[in-house]
Amino acid sequence: MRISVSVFVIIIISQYNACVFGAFKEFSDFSRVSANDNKRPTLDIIGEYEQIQSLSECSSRCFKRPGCTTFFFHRGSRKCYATSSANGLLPSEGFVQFSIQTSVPQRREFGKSHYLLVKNRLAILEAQRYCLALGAKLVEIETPEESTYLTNMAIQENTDILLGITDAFMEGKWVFLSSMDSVPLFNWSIEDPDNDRNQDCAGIVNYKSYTWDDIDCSDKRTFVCERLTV
Ligand SMILES: [Ca+2]
Ligand SMILES: [Ca+2]
Ligand SMILES: [Ca+2]
Repeated sequence: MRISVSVFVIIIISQYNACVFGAFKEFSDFSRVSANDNKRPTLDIIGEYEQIQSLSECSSRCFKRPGCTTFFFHRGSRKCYATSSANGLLPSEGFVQFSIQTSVPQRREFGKSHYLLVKNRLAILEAQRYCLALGAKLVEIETPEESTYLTNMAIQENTDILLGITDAFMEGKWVFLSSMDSVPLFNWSIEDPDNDRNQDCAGIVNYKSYTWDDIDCSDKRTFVCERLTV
């Protein structure tokens, strides 16, 4: 896991510095329309893309196109359609459809950031990709106020929150995923970080009274995307 996290962080930094922030006026989210599995669009196609590596890359194409409300992705052939409707669908094995919600009630504002609690459980790399596709990043806690805010969110929602930090580069030296800057504050549980079997990622966890636990980077957790408002 150590190597893949390191490679990923470098990719993330380069993408992040290209600054996707501000590209979208509202947080958008997307959800699968499983009723339309194995169908592809023939009408209202805004963009048709080849060699798309991931679902988040396909979603990102749609988010960037005005009028795009839904997208269809075929993982095997790496084909992606961005469309303004789900009309005129034809059977086509392997495609899955996702629809975009542009007003997301879970979006919250605190300090200089918007936060979106995503209840899908993903491992850190997928979670960061998901947030980047929304013009955001996996949440990074910089102040005691933000720490309290996120802890309270986890308590209210009775959920874990994966954090955008890692010590995969140097054991015990925790850095933010988007910038590699040192993490200024922690709220570890009394027995953590214990690096149990090389744990290099972290989250606010309900099983330790909403303190932080260092966890395996392949552990799937709910997470929060953060986007600066200024
Ligand atoms: Ca933050
Ligand atoms: Ca560690
Ligand atoms: Ca631990």
